[in-house]
Amino acid sequence: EIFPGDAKAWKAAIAKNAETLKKDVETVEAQISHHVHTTLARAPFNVDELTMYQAAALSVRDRLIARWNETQTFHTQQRVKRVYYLSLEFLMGRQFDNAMLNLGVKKPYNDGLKQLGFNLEDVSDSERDMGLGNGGLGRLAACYLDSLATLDIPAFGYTLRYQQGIFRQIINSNGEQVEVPDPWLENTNPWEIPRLDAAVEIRLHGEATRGDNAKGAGTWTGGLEVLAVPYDIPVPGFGTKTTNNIRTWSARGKVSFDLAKFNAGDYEAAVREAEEAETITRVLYPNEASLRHATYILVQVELTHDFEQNFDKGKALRLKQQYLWVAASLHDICRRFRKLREPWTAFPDYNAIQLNDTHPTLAIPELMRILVDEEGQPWDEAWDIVRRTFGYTNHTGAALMTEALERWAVPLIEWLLPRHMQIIYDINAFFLEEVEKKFPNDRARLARMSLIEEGYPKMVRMAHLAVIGSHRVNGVAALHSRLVKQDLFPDFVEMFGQDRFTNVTNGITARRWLYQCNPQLAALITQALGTEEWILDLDKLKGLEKYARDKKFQKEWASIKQANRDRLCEYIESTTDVKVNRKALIDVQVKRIHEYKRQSLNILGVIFRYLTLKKLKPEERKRVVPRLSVFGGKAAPGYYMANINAVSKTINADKDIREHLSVVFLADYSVSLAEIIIPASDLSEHISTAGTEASGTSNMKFALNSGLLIGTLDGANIEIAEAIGDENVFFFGNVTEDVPRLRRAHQAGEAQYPPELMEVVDAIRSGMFGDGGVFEPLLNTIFGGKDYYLISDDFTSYLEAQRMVDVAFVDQSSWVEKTIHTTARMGRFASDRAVMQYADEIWNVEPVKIPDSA
Ligand code: B1H
Repeated sequence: EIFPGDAKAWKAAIAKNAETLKKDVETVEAQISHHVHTTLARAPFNVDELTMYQAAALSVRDRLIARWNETQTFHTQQRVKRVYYLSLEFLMGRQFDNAMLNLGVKKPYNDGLKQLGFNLEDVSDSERDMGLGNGGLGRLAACYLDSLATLDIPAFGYTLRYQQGIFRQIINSNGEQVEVPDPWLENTNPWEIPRLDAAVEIRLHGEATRGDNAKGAGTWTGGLEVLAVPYDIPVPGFGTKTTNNIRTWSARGKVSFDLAKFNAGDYEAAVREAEEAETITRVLYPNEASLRHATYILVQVELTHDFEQNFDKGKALRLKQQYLWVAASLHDICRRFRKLREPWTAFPDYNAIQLNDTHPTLAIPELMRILVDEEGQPWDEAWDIVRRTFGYTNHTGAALMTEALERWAVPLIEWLLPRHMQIIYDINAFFLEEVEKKFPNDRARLARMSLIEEGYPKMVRMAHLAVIGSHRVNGVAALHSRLVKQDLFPDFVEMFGQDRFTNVTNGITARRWLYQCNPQLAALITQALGTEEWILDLDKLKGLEKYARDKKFQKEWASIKQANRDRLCEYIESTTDVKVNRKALIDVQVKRIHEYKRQSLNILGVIFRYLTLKKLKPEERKRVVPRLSVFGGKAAPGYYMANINAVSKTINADKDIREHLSVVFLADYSVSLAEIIIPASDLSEHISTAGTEASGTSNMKFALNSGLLIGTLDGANIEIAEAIGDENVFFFGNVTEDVPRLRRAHQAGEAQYPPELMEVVDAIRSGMFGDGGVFEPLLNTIFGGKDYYLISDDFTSYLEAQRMVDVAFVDQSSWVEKTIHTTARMGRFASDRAVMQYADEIWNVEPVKIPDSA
């Protein structure tokens, strides 16, 4: 180790400072008051919960940074291979509680805050969610980082530091969604560390040359340079010193250096250019559709730079996001690699880069550009390095829908990234040569497999680029991975062989999704198993099986569910005007609102239940299981879903029914709201049309928290049922193989509509739920001659499955037994298992334990 100055003095100072990291209550209090006094410059009489949160969070951050430094230093010294997880989304939620638990300091913080006059839970509630993601894909990335750190695997997450994360959802008086900006950085973010010194210059636009031939070094000059500034967020493992990193990039203009413009007096233009650069990381895109229409309200940007072609501004901005992120991240990775002084052919021995969907696929031509143009590597060697470095995870559901894959217009790429477009063309030319060699005279095949889709304009197929530039392609559940091979990339399977394509079923971290969000259940499990080992080895939950029929254990288990139900009911009553029956079966559907996820099937089922209850006499109603239907989720901006709220308005206002059925839509579903909802659920709905949900991950969270599932044979539902026993899952509906035939029947006008569905439609049309107009778009998707998502085909069996739920719930002892079996058998859905599978089968990386002395 080299210290500037006196090594002895340094070591003494470091040792002294280590005392501030001790875990006793007095040290914790001292550290909190230190941050209140100095960092936040507050006097104790002037301290509120937000200030206490910030001070406590900063003191936890100090502990994280100490470990982060040790980890990074050790990894560098040991020249370890690292995993780089490139994801445009990390849906982290809140950090404070999670960090305390992973560090094992929650108790002293609880006690210390109490002595200082504050309640830990109230203080924690001041934290804003880090909403840098849309849904499952982003939350998966967050779970994987928790597991990577916990398993001591050296890893970085790379993403963008959006100033606005996923929008905040408000429901207006018409029951419609209103999107409001999410100013999550407003109170500053105590979890991030700015690294202003490590900014990277990123070129956009400009001129490119190819050099002497396609395989030679090219050049890229001119255009516009913007800065990518890193902000680091430490990610602690549970019960280990390893603290990994998420590096988030923030775009900045280079205005202060732009002397030419400044001297010419064009101050305004220079400032505008800088603002334009900063726009790149202003907002997280909330969905695909907002790319297509560029109407997203927060994106108000004039693209001034050489902007002659009439591109869609929203799309151009998204491409800029992808490139800035990928280029800055690769620059970082290559800088780290150069310090090793190894030949470039050794690059894959030190770096495994995982592409979370196709969003970072530009990393492939960017690494080619660095290797060939900047490092003088021969093309073929560079291509070999690239392929050995990358892995690609596909998350596309919607069976048979290659249209769902990401494509970028060739003129747009040429305009923004001229050298990359050349490189993509060259990769394509050499690739098609290979295809031609293996399958001579098959022009249709060449057209299907090409990176370029012919048309006006030509489009680059990012998924094809991701497949040919990676050594492994994986889907996210067994069924999905089969469909990826069969429907999405069959030509590539023929070309490269089966082994290039594999499955890694998604997983969730039990630290957040049981230990943190359901502390009472976690404590009961620990007590029953006599150890906390299950937190690190989820298969240990199997040990609960032997208590499944134990009456005393069942009672404790059930009383925890009731406490969690009560907590959710209190939340509902404090945020809506709905009064709920605390004994009701809580039936939940929370996830992004999408046609394929079929919230509509659920709400039509709720209406059917209402109509059925209305027909019963009051004493007959008392024999029916009371229900509370909970919905939550954000829709694409502009997509209306007022019908759920219209139904809930009528049902909740019906005095005769209120005790037996109520319906609530909880606004602004988020990670922290999920932490309240999931532990309270008796039943949750995972009811996508078969073959459309790639995996789903909330299904795993609900089951782990002792909730039963109602679902279709789709995504990970199938494997969950295999693990927990299909007697414990309420399955219904058509299977993937039947979907094309049923869709054809609808198109041919030969489909049958079940009478139960017609009864529901009649009720809607009678005005029972207010103006039937809000239902017309929904009814049109079902009766307009398509019913693409097969609502009518699955409706009867869905109702039947719901009847089975009622029957099962009446026998409480057997219901509770099912829920114990469910939790006990969820071990294989740990993200630890998934990450170990990636480590062994795709990344070829090993755990590295940080020694105590480090
Ligand atoms: C999933 C996405 C996604 N699949 C494009 N695809 C996006 C695609 O902003 N975009 O452009 C954002 C997200 N997200 C989800 O991934 C699947 O639908 C789930 O079934 C799956 O569980 C999850 C994690 O694998």
